[in-house]
Amino acid sequence: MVIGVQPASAANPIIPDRFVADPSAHVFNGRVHLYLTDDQTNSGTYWDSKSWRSYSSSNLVDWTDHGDIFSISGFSWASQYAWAPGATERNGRYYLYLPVDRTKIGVAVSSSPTGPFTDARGSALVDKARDANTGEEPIDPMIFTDDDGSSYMYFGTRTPKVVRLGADMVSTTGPIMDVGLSGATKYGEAPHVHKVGGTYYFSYSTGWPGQIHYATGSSPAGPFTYRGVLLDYVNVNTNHHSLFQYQGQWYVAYHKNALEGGGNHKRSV
Ligand code: FUB
Repeated sequence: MVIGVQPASAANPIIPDRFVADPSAHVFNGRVHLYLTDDQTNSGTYWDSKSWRSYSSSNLVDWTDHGDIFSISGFSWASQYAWAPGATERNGRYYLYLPVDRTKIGVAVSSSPTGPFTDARGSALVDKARDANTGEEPIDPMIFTDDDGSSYMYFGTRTPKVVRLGADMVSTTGPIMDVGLSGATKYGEAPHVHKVGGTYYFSYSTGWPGQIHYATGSSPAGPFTYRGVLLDYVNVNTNHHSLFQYQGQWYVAYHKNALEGGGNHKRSV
């Protein structure tokens, strides 16, 4: 199945006045919230911005800019590379999962989906120097919560990783595991999990450049079997998507080069 991306009545890109990328889309309190990498403030030659942005909308046409929602300076233990964020809500608290330094994932928490967010732990949730089996780069965190309340964090490049989160959402439970993936596909980065009925859908970018492929399984930790292409190559060397359901319709948010002056490091959602 290939989702045809239709502009409907919204502008595409939906943020026409700022380079942003790596959408993590969530419906909180009846609004769609996007958490994003800020390509506007990077050097133009690398993804070296230092803060994350967010926008929200109730109609997918008009977007409210919530500005910088968190900066690397809020993590005393991190210094650079504010890459693709993940987000979730539990018990009225909102959590951002933020990859930094290409080696760590931190968590920031707030009582509002638009912040202010603060470091939830004072240390990294995942740290390549500390933890076993983080893989080459523990980046691109994505949180999925199953119907039984168990939450999982997916992340990683080249080999997809999964770890269970504690009920507090700011600790891990058990080891970091490889996500089993079989069939004619290659995992690159940008993991995403959603569930329809009893089926778990694992989707991901195949690399650089990458298509978004999807695979299905009967358990949140996999294994998953390749099923097909969800989103084709885009005109930049990274592909990163997020699926969400809003008012009865499924959508995919993604990035590409769509504004004047854009490119591999200046992307649009
Ligand atoms: O934005 C920096 C990196 O580019 C992300 O972490 C990857 O998913 C890719 O989109």
